[in-house]
Parts: sequence; structure tokens; C-alpha cells
Amino acid sequence: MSGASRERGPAGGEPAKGEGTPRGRVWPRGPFRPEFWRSPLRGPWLTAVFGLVLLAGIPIVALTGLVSYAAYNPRLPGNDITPERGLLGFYLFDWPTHPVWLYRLNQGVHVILGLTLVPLLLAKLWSVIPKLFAWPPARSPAQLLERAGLLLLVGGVVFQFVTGILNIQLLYVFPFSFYPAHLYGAWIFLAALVAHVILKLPRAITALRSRGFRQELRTRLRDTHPEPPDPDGLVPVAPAPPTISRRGLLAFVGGGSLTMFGLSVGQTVDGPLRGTALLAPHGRTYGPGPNDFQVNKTAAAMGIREAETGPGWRLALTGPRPVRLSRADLLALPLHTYRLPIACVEGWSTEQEWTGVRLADLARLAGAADGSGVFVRSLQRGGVFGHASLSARQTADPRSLLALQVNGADLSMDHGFPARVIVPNAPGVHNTKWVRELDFRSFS
Ligand SMILES: Nc1nc2c(c(=O)[nH]1)N[C@H]1C(S)=C(S)[C@@H](COP(=O)(O)O)O[C@H]1N2
Ligand SMILES: [Mo]
Repeated sequence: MSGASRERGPAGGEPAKGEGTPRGRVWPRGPFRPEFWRSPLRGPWLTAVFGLVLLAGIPIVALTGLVSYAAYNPRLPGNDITPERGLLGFYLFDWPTHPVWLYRLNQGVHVILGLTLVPLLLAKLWSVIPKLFAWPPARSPAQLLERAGLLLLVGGVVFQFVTGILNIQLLYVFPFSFYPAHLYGAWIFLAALVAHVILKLPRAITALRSRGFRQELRTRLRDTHPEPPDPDGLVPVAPAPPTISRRGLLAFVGGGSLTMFGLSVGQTVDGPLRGTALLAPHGRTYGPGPNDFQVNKTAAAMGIREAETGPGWRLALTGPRPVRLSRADLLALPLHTYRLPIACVEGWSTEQEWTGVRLADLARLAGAADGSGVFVRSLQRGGVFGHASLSARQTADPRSLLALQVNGADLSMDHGFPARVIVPNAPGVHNTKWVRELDFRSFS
């Protein structure tokens, strides 16, 4: 630890930095003393390099996150998982059904890029950690304001990454609902990020210009020296000898990011790569033959009883002409087959061949007016996934099916037998399983 260095160091125990630190100030022990932080690699250049990469990546994660929220069509009844969104939903639009891979790509980028950035984020936080302990906590109102902003920035980014990762790992341990919390957190973080970038960009550019990136990649451990003293106090006043070069640290962090990417990208790409997604939860076999692809929630877990899905099951079509249909009735209607993805908000996705009755045909059967949407109810009682609204556009798309079969076989219980919704380009959660009622309505 820093015990030995506490009273010595080149600056004699006093920060050798600008800001005109008065003499004779009493410093608390430990991390509040500048001498405590000794890594000779810390400095504005290193921080700016990590910052630049994050600045390229984080806006993409944020944007895909906001697009993902729009894809839920949260203005439709029952889809609104964030009823208090207020102005935060200003950008919402009617989510399209084309191109069919858009939500899959969007969510894959959101989750996989987010995971890939974790090592970089940790490295960036490590590089600025002495500032967390800056003493005195506030030298001026301006500095207090800056630190409050940084609290929102760091708190915001940590909150977003932690809640996001817990959610994709299916660890619903937080005492609040993920969706609203992640949405509010996003806006708070984004506001703090914009302020941070405006404040720090000139400084970061100067820092980046202060050393050549290529030069740094050629510098070995024994030629590694601290950056020159900086006004931000990132460079240690009492540096320890380096144990790793800057290029070594960059390779370590970059290698960490590549590992995160390599061990998670398979869950979005699917196919033979699925088995490489070791960071993704869920088992690796899901049922017999054609039904062996990822399951979100099993029938058993959702309390679906065999008796409800047996010969007595009827689909209710609600509209001007209510109809009740057995599975045999449905199989006697014109059937259509499409290859469509299921793309979960958690980042995993898979493409399968679905066969079923067009939602548009069922709407017509129930006498629904053109331009109707549909409120879908599942046999599943309770839970937010037991129902979903599909927009008029989604209902009218000829590829939107009430699927009865997948890959030529009857749906398995876990994939939604006797019938489940499948809609092109919709978030996975709107592909309701174990459907019991299609309630056609006008949403406008
Ligand atoms: N009734 C019901 N339908 C549901 C769910 C659910 O929990 N209950 N999960 C949804 C989610 S989040 C996804 S990603 C897909 C996954 O479909 P699969 O389990 O057949 O792969 O089903 C959707 N349909
Ligand atoms: Mo999902």
C-alpha cells in the first residue's frame, strides 16, 4: 500500500499541481492523498484514449437502446412498460415490419457492443479514479458542480451497465422494474455525457496530441515513463516503477473487450456459432428436433397446464363477428410459411421457419375493419408477457402469423403450443405464446 510513500515523494507530500493549493492543509489519509495513487501509466493521454473509444461506442449503445424501446410500440395499450415516460417518449414512431432483421440487428448491437465495452469502461474508470478522491471535495462552486455532474455520469453509466447485464443474465434482483429504470437511467446518463463531452473534449484533444499512438505501441516496458504533470491530477506525484507498458495495458484491455465480444456474439448470430456464446445464459438444448432452439420462458415456468392446451383449447377471435376456433379449424384455413427471426431484447436471436394462419385472415374472419390492430391474450395468467398489442401495420403484414408449426413440426409446449404469434421485425416479447384470444380493435 502507500504507507511507505505517505510522507515522501518528489512533491514532499504536497500536490505539485496548479490550482494554488495552500500550504499547511490537512489531508486525510489513504486514497485522499495524491501520493496514494502511484500507477505511472495514469495520465490524460491514457484517459483520452479510453474516452475516445467509449465516445465511439457508447452513443451506439444508447441509440440502439432508445430504438429498442420504440420497437415495443409503447403507445399501444398493454405494451407500455414505462407509463411515466412523459416527454422521454417524444421520439416514438410506428415501428415498421420491414426489414425483417432490423430489430435483431439493433438488439444484437445494443447487447453485444455493450458487453464489449465493459473492459474499456472499467479501464476508463480506473484511469480517473484518483479524481473520485480529490481533496478537498469542493474547492469552488464550479468544481462542486463539475463533481455533481461526474456523479451523474459515472453513477449513470454504472447503473445502465449493471442493470442491463443483470437483465440479460436473467438476474432480476433489483427492487424495481427493469424497463422504466433502464430508460430513465439512459436519459440521465445521456444528459451527463453530453455535458461531459462538451467540457472535456478540448482537453482530450490536447491530451491525444501530446503523444503519438503508434509511438506508444512501439514503447517497451523499460522505456515507459509517466506522462508530464497535468493540471487534472491524473499523473501520479509519486509514481511507482511501471510493471506494464502502455501498449501492454492497451492490449490487455483490448483483449478483454475482444473476449467479451467473442463469447457473446454467437447468441445473436445463432447457427453453429450459438455454442460459442458462453457468456449467454440459458441451456443449450430446448426440445425435440425441429423445436430445438432457444426458449425464453418454458410452459412449466409460466404455469401453462397440459389440460388447457389439449383438445378442449379454443381460440377466441373478438371483433364485430366473434368466432371460436379449434386447432383443427385453424389447420383447415389457408396456411402460410415464412422464415422469421425471434429476436429477444436480451440480445439472443434465432431464425426459424414458421407455418400458420395470417393474422390478417383472422381479422377478416372476425369482421374487423381494415386498419385494426390486435390485443393478444395468452393462457398465461399474470406477468407482463401474458398479453401484447400489435399495431395495425403489424396485423396487416402478410407475414404476421398465428403460428401452429415450426420447421414442419407442431409447436412444442415451450414454443407456445397450440398457437403463438410471430410478427416480422417485432421484439421477441411480442410473439406471444399459448394464445387464447385475438381481440381485434382500432387503436387510433
Ligand atoms: N405467453 C408468453 N409469451 C411469450 C413469452 C412469455 O414469457 N409468455 N416470452 C416472450 C419472449 S420475451 C420471447 S423472446 C419469445 C421467445 O420465444 P421462444 O421461447 O419460443 O423462443 O417469446 C415471447 N412470448
Ligand atoms: Mo424476450
